[in-house]
Amino acid sequence: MSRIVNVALGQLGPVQRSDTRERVVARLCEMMREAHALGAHLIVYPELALTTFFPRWYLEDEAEIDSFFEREMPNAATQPLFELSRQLGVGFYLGYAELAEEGGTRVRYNSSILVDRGGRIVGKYRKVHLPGHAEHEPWRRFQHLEKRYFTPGQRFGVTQAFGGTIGMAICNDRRWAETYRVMALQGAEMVLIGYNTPVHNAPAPQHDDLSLFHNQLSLQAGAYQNGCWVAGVAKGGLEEGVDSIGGSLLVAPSGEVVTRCLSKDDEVAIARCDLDFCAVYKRSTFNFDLHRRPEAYGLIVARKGETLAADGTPWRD
Ligand code: CDV
Repeated sequence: MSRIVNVALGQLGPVQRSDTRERVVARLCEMMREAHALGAHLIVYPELALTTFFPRWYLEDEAEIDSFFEREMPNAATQPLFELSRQLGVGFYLGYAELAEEGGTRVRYNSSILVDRGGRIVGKYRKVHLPGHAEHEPWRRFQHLEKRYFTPGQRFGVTQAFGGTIGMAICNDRRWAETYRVMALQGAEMVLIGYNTPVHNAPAPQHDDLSLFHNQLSLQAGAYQNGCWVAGVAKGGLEEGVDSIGGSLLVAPSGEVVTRCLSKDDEVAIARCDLDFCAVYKRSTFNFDLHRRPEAYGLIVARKGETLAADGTPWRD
């Protein structure tokens, strides 16, 4: 089986509150057609791609909050994307707000799915690192209430798809070294990440001018230090008065940027990714089995899911 995956970044421009899901899906389909014409096997879309980034608002009405969530996937609004995927043979990665039913309880997640070239869902991920706050903070120019609206996901896994081992992450996850490492320990060769990142960082406005730099730094470091490809895809531009970064990037296991989006609008950029290019990094500088020293790292995920205490003995609570 070929180990070449032609990956398209499917960056979205702003989605306003008045935009219907049908309208957004039409934009996603348009980008999928363009990606297909460019030879893509997989197109990566942003976090919470189907609606505006609603955690910027403090909402109390449960029905209003639910209106931003999907109860099933695919559903009537997203069906055309799945059909086009099957028709064109282009898989996709899509972020959305998920309303799940667990033992009679409703649970809200910030989720994403991986869909293969036959239009079948082959992987699902629920965001682990939820940034922001849970209560209304009126001093902010806009809210970031992910801790209010979502329950955190519990694990990073990998999926066998597109001829390789694929990891999934969402937005704030990309800033954490553990995200990539936990998946690389499971063999990840490519990590897909969608994001919504406002330029303005309310708790640390002195970082505003560095927002694109920090994005690129995180994606490049994650790729290089784990010998894997990393695709980071934005929903950018001026959305309901909030300016978000674009800067979608595809990074090689060498840490080099192989393609990027230049606008803050709907934009497709594509690159040919050879999954076998990971091996030279995973066999040399980042040969985990040979060079990692989990016994010196203390209480962290050590190797292959094993957790060790600082002295190297198996951890016990
Ligand atoms: N959607 C996000 O997770 N955004 C965060 C913001 C709050 C900084 C991010 O890490 O990009």
